[in-house]
Amino acid sequence: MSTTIATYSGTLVMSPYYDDDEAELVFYLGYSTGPCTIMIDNVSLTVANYSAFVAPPAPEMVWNGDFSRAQNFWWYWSSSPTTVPDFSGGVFTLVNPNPGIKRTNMCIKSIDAKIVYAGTTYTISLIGHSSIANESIIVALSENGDDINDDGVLFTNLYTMPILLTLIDQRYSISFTNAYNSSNVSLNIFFTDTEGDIFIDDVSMKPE
Ligand SMILES: [Ca+2]
Ligand SMILES: [Ca+2]
Repeated sequence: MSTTIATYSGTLVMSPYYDDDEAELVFYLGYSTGPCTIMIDNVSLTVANYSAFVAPPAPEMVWNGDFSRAQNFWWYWSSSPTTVPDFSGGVFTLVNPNPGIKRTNMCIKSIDAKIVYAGTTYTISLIGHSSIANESIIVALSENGDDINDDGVLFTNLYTMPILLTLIDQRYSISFTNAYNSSNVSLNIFFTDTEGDIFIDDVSMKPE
C-alpha cells in the first residue's frame, strides 16, 4: 500500500472443482509494520467472464501469457499510484506518465496455481522491448506465501532471469532444474527502477 489513495485490483481464479457457499473475503494485515494507519474502502467482488477460464494447451503453464484475454490471470502490484499497467490489445504495456522519473516497486504476477516438481527442468521465456535501451527487469519463479526453501522468507525468488531490454522485441529465456516440490509458486516480472515504456508479450513456462 502507498501513502496516497490507490486502487488495487486482481482476478481470483477459482477452480471449477471448488464449490463453497461459505467462502469469505479476508484481508490479512499482519505483514504491516507500525505505527501506521491502514485505510481501505470501496471493496468490490464481481464475477468475471467465465469464458475466460480456459487453460492453455499443455505443456504451457502460464495462463493468458499472450495477454489475449486482457488482465485475466494476471495480478499487479505497484507502490507508484501513477503507474497504471495496461493489459489491453494483446500486449502488456507499462507507460510512464512521468518520463525521467523511475518507477518504485512494480511487478506483475501470473496468478494461476503452478505445480512444480523437484528434478524437473523448466524453461521460462517472454518477448519484450522498451522505449529506452538497457531497461533492467527481472523475471522470477517465486514462492507465493509458503517458505519452500526454508530461508524464513515467504516470498523468496527461487529462480531469476535478469533482462536488459532493448529497443526491439527479443525473446529471453532461462532454463533451470527445479529443486522443490510445490503447488504454490508464482511467476513474477519486476519493473522496479525502470523508467521507459515497456512492452511484454508471450510469457511462457514449460517443463522439459
Ligand atoms: Ca500477445
Ligand atoms: Ca523462502
